[in-house]
Amino acid sequence: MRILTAGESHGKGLVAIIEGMPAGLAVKNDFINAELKRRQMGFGRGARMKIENDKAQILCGLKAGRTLGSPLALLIENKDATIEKLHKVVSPRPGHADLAGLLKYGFIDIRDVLERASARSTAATVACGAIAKLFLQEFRVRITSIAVLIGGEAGPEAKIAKIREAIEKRDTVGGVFEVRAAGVPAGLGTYAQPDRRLDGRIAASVMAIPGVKGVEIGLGFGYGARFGSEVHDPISYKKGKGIVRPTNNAGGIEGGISNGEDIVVRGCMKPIATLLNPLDSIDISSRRPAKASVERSDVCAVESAGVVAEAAVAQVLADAFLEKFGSDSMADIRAAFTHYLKRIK
Ligand code: EPS
Repeated sequence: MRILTAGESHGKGLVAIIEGMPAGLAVKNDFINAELKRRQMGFGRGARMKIENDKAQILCGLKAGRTLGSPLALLIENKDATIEKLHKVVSPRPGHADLAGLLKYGFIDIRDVLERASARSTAATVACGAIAKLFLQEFRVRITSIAVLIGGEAGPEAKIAKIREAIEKRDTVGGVFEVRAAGVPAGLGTYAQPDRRLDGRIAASVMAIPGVKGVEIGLGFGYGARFGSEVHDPISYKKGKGIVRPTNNAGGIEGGISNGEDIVVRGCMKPIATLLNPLDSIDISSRRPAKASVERSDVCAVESAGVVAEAAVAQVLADAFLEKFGSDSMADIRAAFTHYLKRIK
């Protein structure tokens, strides 16, 4: 499966092409739109979320609500499509793509960078992920997420208080989200080649979400502080239940292959780079000191990043699933899946 997206934050809209979805999958638009809505929610989101009411239109690849096996194309229109009228941006925000993008592409207006670098692009990721989720749901794979830490706080009230504190201080706050994929069969991905390892593919997809600076699977960095006997998940067999593991420190992946346990991935999102009390920067044309530019933005988007990460993980799992069980027709994939489950029972 291959996915390409395009679209600027304040352009006409976001588009995506998904190539490689099998024929015969029922695609429910309501589900895609509900996922888009989830991405827009969460305490600490900015004013743009009140303007947009993201909805995906599927333009190609469907007939009577089912995939044809041909590429799917989708469009999410922007309500705020003011790109041609927006002001020039001259002072790069530390932590944003502004400076590096400007140097790379030779622009004189930072807007030419931020329009595509904007996390608005994640709406397209979520729409594509929703289609991947619909595919995975056919095989009882369910993917969820939670914001586990906000600004270092774990309790529900403390997390909200941290975001409130950031709002009051005209600051931003990041955190850690966790994605869990339940019902993933053992055997997706392989150790046979580095770029085919499931953990590497999942980590890359989560790290590629705007703002993410760290990714761990299962116990992750916690492995570095313990003995082997304390961390590896013992294996036993129970009649009727099959292979049983009392713990899941591996986060559902061993040797780059799913092992049948839940896949657990955590991502750390840095605080959003746009600060209402801006940091020191420079005016890019005069090179003189100037405060960083202030654009409309979020105070905290960790919960939304979790929804985006669900979509990213869904895309990787669907791709690995299609590799293992075939990729042309849902009926063939179902038959291969049933046969495989019988073999590994
Ligand atoms: C976002 C859309 C953007 C930002 C935000 C997330 O829209 P606008 O710039 O019009 O307010 O609100 O993007 C960023 C924080 C960023 O740094 O890119 C969205 O749709 O999620």
